[in-house]
Amino acid sequence: MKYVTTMMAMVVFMVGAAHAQVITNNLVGYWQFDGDLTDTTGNNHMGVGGGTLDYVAGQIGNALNLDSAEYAITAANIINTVYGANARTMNVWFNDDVGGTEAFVSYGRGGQADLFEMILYSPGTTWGGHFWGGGVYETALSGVVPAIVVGQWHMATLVYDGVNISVYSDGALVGGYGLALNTCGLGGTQLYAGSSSSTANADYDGQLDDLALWDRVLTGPEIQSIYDAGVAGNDIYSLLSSGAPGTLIYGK
Ligand SMILES: [Ca+2]
Ligand SMILES: [Ca+2]
Ligand SMILES: [Ca+2]
Repeated sequence: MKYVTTMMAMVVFMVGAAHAQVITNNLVGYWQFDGDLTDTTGNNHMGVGGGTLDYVAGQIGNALNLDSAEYAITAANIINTVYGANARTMNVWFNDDVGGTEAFVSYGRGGQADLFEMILYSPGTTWGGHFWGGGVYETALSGVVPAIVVGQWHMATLVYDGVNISVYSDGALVGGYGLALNTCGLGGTQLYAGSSSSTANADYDGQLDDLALWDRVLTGPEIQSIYDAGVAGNDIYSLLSSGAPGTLIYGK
């Protein structure tokens, strides 16, 4: 009986493992800001877009320290798997210096459903996804995030599955709703860190850390794992051997 139980447990484990995602699967860009703008996946090179960038102690190693005139931008358009209505997950840690209406990560253009950005809403105590164009595209996500604190580190996550936006704040799902995105595929598709790709007067001042973009949906447990690792000062790669959801389970 013990043998049978053990075998059944192994089968359950193996079936579960076969369907599990490794946290780095479909990771298309990961900027850790540990003193430079390197994308540690090897893709999507980023450079200085404005000002003179500097680095300070962050949530995970160092962080990018920005004033309103400073931002970083990818040298080339980000890959085309995160265009249109394709699935994606954007995740970043931020620590806002002074509250205001400020886009902190952004790509796309200023057409309805064409923009994909994270924006702080004045006076900086909440943030939301911002997709331009009024109505649901502009405002509906601004009220779902519980109050955040200016001057403290928070983790922001937007997940799009092709039909619905899900919003996570500090690792927890806080809201979401249906949205027909059509993020542009030509022009304006460079990724901005610390500014908007299209929204005027929405430059971010504060710190950014550990910006990551996947062309897949991350699960709630995966996002919670990223948050828990980050709270301990550990990056996404640390999850590859931790046993947490998204862990590299065997062999790959
Ligand atoms: Ca860092
Ligand atoms: Ca800025
Ligand atoms: Ca600010």
